[in-house]
Amino acid sequence: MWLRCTSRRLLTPFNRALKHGRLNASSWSGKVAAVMPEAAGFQGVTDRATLQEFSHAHSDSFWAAMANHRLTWTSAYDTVQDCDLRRGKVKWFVGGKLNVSVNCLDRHVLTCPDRVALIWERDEPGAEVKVTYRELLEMTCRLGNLLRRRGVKKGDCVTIYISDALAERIRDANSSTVITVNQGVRGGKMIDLKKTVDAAVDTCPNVRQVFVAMRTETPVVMKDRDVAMEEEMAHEEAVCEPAAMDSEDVLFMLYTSGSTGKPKGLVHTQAGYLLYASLTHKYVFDYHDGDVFGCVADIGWITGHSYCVYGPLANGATTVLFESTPIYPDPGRYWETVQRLQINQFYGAPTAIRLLLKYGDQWVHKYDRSSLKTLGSVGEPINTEAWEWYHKVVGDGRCPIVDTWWQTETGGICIAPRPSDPDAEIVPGMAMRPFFGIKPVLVDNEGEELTSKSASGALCIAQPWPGMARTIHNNHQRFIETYCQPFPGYFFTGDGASRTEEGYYQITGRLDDVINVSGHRIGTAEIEDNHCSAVAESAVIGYTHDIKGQGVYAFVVLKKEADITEPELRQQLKDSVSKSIAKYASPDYIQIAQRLPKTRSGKIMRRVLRNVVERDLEGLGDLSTLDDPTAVQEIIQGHQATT
Ligand code: 6R9
Repeated sequence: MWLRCTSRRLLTPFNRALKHGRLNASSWSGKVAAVMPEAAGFQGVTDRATLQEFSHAHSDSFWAAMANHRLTWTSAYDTVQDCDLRRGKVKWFVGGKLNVSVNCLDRHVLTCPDRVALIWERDEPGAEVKVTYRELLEMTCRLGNLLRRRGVKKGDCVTIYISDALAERIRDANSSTVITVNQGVRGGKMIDLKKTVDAAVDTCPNVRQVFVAMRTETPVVMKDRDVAMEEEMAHEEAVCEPAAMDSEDVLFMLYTSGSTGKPKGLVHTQAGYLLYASLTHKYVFDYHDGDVFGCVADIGWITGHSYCVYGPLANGATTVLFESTPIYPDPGRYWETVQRLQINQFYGAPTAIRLLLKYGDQWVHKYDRSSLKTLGSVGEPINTEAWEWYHKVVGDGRCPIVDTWWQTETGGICIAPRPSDPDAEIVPGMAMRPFFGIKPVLVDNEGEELTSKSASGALCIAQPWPGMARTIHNNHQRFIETYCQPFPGYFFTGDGASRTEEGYYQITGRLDDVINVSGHRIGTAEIEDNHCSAVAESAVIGYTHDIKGQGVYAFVVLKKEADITEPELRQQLKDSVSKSIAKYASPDYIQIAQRLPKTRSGKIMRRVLRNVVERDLEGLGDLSTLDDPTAVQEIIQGHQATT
């Protein structure tokens, strides 16, 4: 994770006046005001459909109202937006100034200083640490003061270290300060992060200092450039004047999960990102004041940024930072945490749900989950079996499942089942409806927009929105080529989707995951959905085939209790695919694997599987976002045995 250093503190009188105005809601009335108070003044808006239309037709008025209601400004903006998708130009709330930490902390300290802001759910169960808004503000001030005293200025880039390939990212971002911990702790294991930082920083002459926080008691060798972070923070004042940041100053950079190609440093800015994270957090999850919001994503993933940190804190929520794994110390960990912390909204990834499903219902039943109101899913399509289990077993059939589609590039959720309408229909396994201000379009190979109601094609977004990434750090040309040029005038997501008669969207997966067998185009997800009951998980890729152009190669992971011979399994899978799609889609090879190579956010790295099958091990490329690199060795060995 990369954080642009900002400095902070204390509301100015101007902020207080704005804040006061924001809370004066007595004139809001009627149905729309009840559903979305920010929209109360919109002419002709009577329900969700007209609100969605309004957000497209009067985009500037819509986003201005949202920004005025939800953000606390140091000085007002003069232009709502200055965007041109054709040229990759995206600017929101131009001329405005604000401070993100004032929005996330100070303003809540005024109204509810003793509310718990975050619960650090440590790796060890039952050892959680609760930090109130007042305490979090004080810690933030001390760190802000320490950074300032150590010469970090507005505009400097600070690296917060969580994942590998650190040196490359430090250099790309040109950071002079790194923040890390002596050791990381996950699933009962200690990881020597400081050692990795030392090795990386030795090759980065720009780094002047490394702040080291002590997560464990294990001492580490401190070099001249190292700073004992907690000790130094204790000497700092707990008050720090907030800096006024321009709306379009950089907030953070985040390198994408790297499921394809070289990681891109996507840049998010202050006002638009914060507004979008706050608005989606409120309406997608039906968050209410006082709820405990449990997003169990890795904090270094965009999901952790938007829905562990910025969205919930902007809304004054109690947010959970989950340090552990779904199966530590046992597969009941999530639900034990839900019971102990009384979590109201739980947000996780399908990969974890599928993993837990394999261990059986008893781990869920053991714990009281009555606090749960909404269950969220993110990161990849959630298959029907996992969706049903999440709904029936985890949520006892009473909690809506919100399958949320979005990307690092979009900053926040773009398609989700029920923005602002807690009673709307949900179809299992579908992301369903665009969020307000999001105008999805489906486009065919020739770049023509598909205007019929039911259609399927490349998923693009037709209008800019405040949460979208502004550029790729140091490479705006790549930003334009990747997102703006494929379908001029639209933001191209790289995903495929289909739309039903009712206007509901279903994501079909990355477009580069399409295989062309003898001229038939098939999405890998379509083939993967043909699980036989013995299969826990599968990944399908295309490989070069002399006759067919591409052939189908399937990797499958069996359920723990699977009782089937390999020939039987192969036959069953081939039959099932032939029946549900066509004979040509049936896999040529089926490799049984112990596990699949995945990113830390749970995405299968098909690129790695393709390289193995194409025998191009030289070209394996960047594996830094891989959760467990040993999975690749297993796959290579299994491939030799299969072919
Ligand atoms: C938030 C996040 C983005 C890619 C995206 C898509 C896939 C995410 C999904 C989903 C189907 C969902 N994806 N959510 N596919 N249904 N609910 O995951 O960001 O790591 O940048 O990945 O993930 O393919 O394009 P990021």
